[in-house]
Amino acid sequence: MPQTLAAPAKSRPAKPRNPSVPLSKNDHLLRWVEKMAELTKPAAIHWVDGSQEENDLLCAEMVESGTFIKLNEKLWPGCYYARSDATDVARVEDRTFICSYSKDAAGPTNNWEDPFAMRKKLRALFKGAMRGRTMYVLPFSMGPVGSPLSKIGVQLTDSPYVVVNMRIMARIGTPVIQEIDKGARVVPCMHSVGAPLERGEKDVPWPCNPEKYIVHFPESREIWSYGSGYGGNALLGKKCFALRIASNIARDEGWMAEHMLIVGVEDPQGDKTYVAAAFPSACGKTNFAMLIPPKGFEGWKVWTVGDDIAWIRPDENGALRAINPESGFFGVAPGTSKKTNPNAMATLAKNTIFTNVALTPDGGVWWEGLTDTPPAQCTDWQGKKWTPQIARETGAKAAHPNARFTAPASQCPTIDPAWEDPEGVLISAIIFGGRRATTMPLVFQAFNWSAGVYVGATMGSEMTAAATGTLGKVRRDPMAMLPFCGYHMGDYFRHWIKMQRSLSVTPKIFHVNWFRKDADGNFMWPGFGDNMRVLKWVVDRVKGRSLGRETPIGWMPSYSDMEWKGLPFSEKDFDALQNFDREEWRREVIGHEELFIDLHDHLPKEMVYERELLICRL
Ligand code: TSX
Ligand code: MN
Repeated sequence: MPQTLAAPAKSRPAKPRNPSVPLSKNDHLLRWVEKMAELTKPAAIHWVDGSQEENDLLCAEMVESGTFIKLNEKLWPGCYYARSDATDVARVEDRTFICSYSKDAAGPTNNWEDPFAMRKKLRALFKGAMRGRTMYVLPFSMGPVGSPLSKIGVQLTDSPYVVVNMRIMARIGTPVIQEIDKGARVVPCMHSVGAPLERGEKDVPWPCNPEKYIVHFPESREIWSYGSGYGGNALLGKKCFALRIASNIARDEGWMAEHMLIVGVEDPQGDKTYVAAAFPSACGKTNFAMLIPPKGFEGWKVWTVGDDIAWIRPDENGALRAINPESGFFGVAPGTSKKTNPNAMATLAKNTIFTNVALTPDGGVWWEGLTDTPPAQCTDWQGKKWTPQIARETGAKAAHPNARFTAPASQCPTIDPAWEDPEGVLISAIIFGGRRATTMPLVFQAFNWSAGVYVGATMGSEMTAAATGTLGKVRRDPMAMLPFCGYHMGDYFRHWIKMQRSLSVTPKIFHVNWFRKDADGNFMWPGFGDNMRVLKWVVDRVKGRSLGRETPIGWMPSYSDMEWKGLPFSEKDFDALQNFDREEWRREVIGHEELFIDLHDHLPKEMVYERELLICRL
């Protein structure tokens, strides 16, 4: 047979998709996109399908425009580097608003503005805000696509940096569009960096606007973010949706949107217990989520489900099930190393976006704490030359203290096999923690659910900022939700109390403190992997394997209740670490009252009674 007849049809390169063609058939969505384009006047519209090709193209365009630097492919495969504007480096809490119909619903711990006045302001700000830029239509799912615990949003943004970060942090693109076209409810998320480009104007690597607004409309479940391209201000699925808007949805629907990590603790018999934990910032939450058991814990394993957010819901058996709504880690880079968190280091070794760390001459990255000896020279997060000597002389940091890595959760060596289970994982214990030099023992268990809610409501961290002159003062951060609760904190406590009614098995609640110091100012507990010893006691309590000792503040382990294999730690040192000091606790409850006064008209009476009981026991 002649060769020409048998030959298969020559494969032509696939015609590239025209991204301006809408991917959805949903009328609501199409009309909203049209209306927002009418308002913001972008030069083009790009429907994000989430594909690898699209991502590669966006990254290449950002390398071209100077937003991204491609890192050395041999050292950091698939990794990119970005430097933000020096004025756009963190969440802006004073520019974050909860615009509920009534000011009272937002409570005293949130900024509030009248929603009608705010809408007017936003319309003016967004008018023409995307001129000269592309408006990306970014569909995303918080939680595995199609899970009954997941929620969907669509972010309109003029930042390609946001698109490629969101591709790591959430499930995005075509599979999400399919859910929308099946009729799933969408939370509209409007985002602009607020830096329109006039004809012929040259772009800057990090466009943003000094005027910033991070706005939530809890009743209509909408988010509007203006002026910032950084982190929680701009990746709207994270703090804005998964915490502030979701906390409102969760209260209405009878579940919980919490600022918590989730880990699975596996014992040598292969039995797994899932634990959720809330810590204020700077307590090493990501480190704890990726903990490696120490010497003496052979056969034990800690699995990572999430490091930041947990959506927790009672199932049909009255047990709590949790998902991690995110699919990546947006972690603080400084302090992260092979020593403090080898699992994080393995996770960020490839396909990671680094923002505001330092750039090394070989096309790699560096940050304070990565290695004991800094590189002889690098380019700092502001693009300036940095050397150890310059640092010694001026105190300049190579990386910004809030520099971040955006890394896929799937790359974490300890990622839990069930981390994407649409039904979630069964939560048996909840841990609250804080950074406290005094007063708080290493660990105690609350007597019951309402006492546990009290422990979470009154938790906090000691200030480390010597500059503000508030060193040593406890900053209360209820359930680590102070900046993230989208409604009145008092109503939030009430919701926590009420949750017990839909549960037939309540998780046990604990408080931990890795940061207690002795009279000489030394940490009394080694922390890090040795926190496994605390986790084991938590699991033992959940399983009824450990008795515990009753104290005025809750149940505590005795020295013999803890596993000490592999760690020389004396009974005397443990007793000091667990010491309950009546005088310190007197001051502590007075601190609780200070928080409660601000919330008094919405505070559930259980909080008042729990405080009274605590005072009686003291
Ligand atoms: O992340 C931390 N964890 C949790 C780890 C699972 N950090 C880092 C600081 C928070 C950003 C900790 N720092 C922890 C901790 O448990 N504990 C401490 C305090 C500490 C620091 C150093 C030592 C001991 C305790 N010891 C030596 O460096 C030898
Ligand atoms: Mn967080």
